[in-house]
Amino acid sequence: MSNFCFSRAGSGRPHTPNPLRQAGAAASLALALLLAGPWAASAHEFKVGDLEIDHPWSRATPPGAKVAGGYFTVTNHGSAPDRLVSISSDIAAKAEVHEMAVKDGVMTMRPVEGGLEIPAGGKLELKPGGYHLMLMGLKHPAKQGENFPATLTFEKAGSVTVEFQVEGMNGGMEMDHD
Ligand SMILES: [Cu+2]
Repeated sequence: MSNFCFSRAGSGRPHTPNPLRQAGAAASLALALLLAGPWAASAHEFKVGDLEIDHPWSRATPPGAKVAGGYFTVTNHGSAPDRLVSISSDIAAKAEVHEMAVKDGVMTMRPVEGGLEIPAGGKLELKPGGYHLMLMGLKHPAKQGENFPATLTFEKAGSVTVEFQVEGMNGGMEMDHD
């Protein structure tokens, strides 16, 4: 492996750090932090049992919209897997966990049956384009800069109420539902 890298790099000093490369990495980290600014400043987390729920967020919805997505990361610090089994929020008549799938070249989404596993020592990510929380039958629009509460229920850890932060309308991708 190191021989391969050595000959590929064509350098006589394969173990010497490349200062240019490090500067580049530092610059892109700085850029990432800059772009993530508002999030980084308002990062928030919640805990229940061995689980940590990081930065629940949602996207602002146009007037009259009936659905909104919800996103967050769950980290399982325990030694046994857990499952996200249900969600409820006063903002919506119904909340489901959805998964995205490509069928016949078309991106569709559908409810996840039986809950989503958070592996022991692992992470579950809900994000645009992947698993997400679907708030259906919105009772009022989600407004940028506001928060709304939702209760997440896990099979082992139990229930926890978290605050979703409503971000701008244009983050991530927009999806239609069946
Ligand atoms: Cu959905």
